[in-house]
Amino acid sequence: MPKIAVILGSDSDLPVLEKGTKVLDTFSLEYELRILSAHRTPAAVTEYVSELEGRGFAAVIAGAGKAAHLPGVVAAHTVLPVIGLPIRASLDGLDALLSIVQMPGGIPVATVGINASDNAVLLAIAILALQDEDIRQKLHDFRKDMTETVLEKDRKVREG
Ligand code: RP5
Repeated sequence: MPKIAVILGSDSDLPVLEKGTKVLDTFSLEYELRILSAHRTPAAVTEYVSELEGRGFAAVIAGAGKAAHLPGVVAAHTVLPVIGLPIRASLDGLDALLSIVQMPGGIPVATVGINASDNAVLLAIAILALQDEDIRQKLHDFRKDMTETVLEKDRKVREG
């Protein structure tokens, strides 16, 4: 059963998930994906998010663009960690970034970079790793692979 829920404000946000899905595949994990909007389907957001804790989810990624209220509204309805993913839909994504990152005190949203679904997923995986030794080992392996990839690129440029 997936332990990570992903909620996007619109199906027009779906392409942004591609990098995150690749990361998730590397870890052989899945997420439960919903398209729900803080503005257009407020009652459905409340209902879905209120049930996540009881259903055993560990983290929620909420992605939205423009006046991006969704992650804050999600965080208002659960004590699970909420990762906010600002999506570039207008104003280069700065509108969404500022809407998501500037949460008033008491209801935190852990915000990643604009369109950074890979980092959103990695943060959710790090939360899962707190309770799961296998996932934690895979995170170490992921970091090691990344380091080796960069060092290999460094070797290539130095060799010319
Ligand atoms: C936000 O408005 C969505 O998350 C999306 O990024 C943006 C535009 O949505 P659509 O008008 O394309 O459905 O709520």
